[in-house]
Amino acid sequence: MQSSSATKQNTFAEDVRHGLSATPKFLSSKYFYDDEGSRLFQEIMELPEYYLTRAESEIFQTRTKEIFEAFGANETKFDLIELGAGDGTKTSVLVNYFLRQNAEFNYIPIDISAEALNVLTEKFEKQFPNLSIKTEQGDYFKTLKTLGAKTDNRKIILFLGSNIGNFSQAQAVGFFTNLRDVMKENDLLFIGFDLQKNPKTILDAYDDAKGVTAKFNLNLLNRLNRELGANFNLDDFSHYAAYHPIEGAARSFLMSRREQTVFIESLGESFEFRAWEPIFMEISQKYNLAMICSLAEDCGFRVEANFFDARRYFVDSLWKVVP
Ligand code: AVJ
Repeated sequence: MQSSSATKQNTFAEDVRHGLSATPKFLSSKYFYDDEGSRLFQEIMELPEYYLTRAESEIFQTRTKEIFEAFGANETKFDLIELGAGDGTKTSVLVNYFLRQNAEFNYIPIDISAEALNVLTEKFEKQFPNLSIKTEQGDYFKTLKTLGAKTDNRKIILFLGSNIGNFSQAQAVGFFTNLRDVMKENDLLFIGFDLQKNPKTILDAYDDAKGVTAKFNLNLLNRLNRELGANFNLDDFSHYAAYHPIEGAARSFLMSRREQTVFIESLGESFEFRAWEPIFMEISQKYNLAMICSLAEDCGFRVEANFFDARRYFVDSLWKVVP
């Protein structure tokens, strides 16, 4: 355990060195989620501008029976595996319905955060005393491989909440191709995609009036200050969000408001910023149905069904392995 957290720390510092030495500068959005970052993301999900979570919840609440049937959840015993489970609010709607239909399944949330898994387990054990829940802490692919070796159960893998949006399209192909390699013929993949819509609606979701998204972004600089001994002055950076309607990508940046030098103690290195130089922080890729179809095909899947909210803001897409 000691050595794995030491490795993690080195990777974090090395990733920061790499990103801040690059042109243009970048930091990886996967580092947003320390305790404060996770709390801020919860706050984002409640914002009036942040439609994603409510749209996907609507799908889970209004299409529960159809999802159950499309999963073939009453046919054979299966493992319901959730990648990056978070607080499991949406999944609990499915779990509740599946249990009431006497479906036979194990719920297996996978997350890199042990803390997130503890909170989730406690909540689900209270809410569903009859649920078989087995958490797996660690990297998605390593964990999936060992799971595949452990049981012959059919796997239904959930990757919800537009988490895929944080990958570029090329990275998404790599991700799903790897996933395809650990899946068998009757396994299913259920993915939440945020859809292309009025660009103003999208932009507002990443540039909220209360400035919570700005805080969420700036928190990563704070994390660098705390964990790597950096001396970022948060007042010298501001959040900037942009949506590119041809690429369908929302991106966020932290802009250096002046020429400045930042020192990072654990790297023993200084980084220069020009006035108004951007640090690229996050991509939130938006999809259309044609993109989803070709992504599935490129990765060895076929789209079996799509479930939308009433406004068609969001889709949960069910993919079947192509043998
Ligand atoms: C957790 C990746 C789905 O991109 O919409 C929210 C993260 N960033 N506001 C997203 C996020 C800024 C979120 N995902």
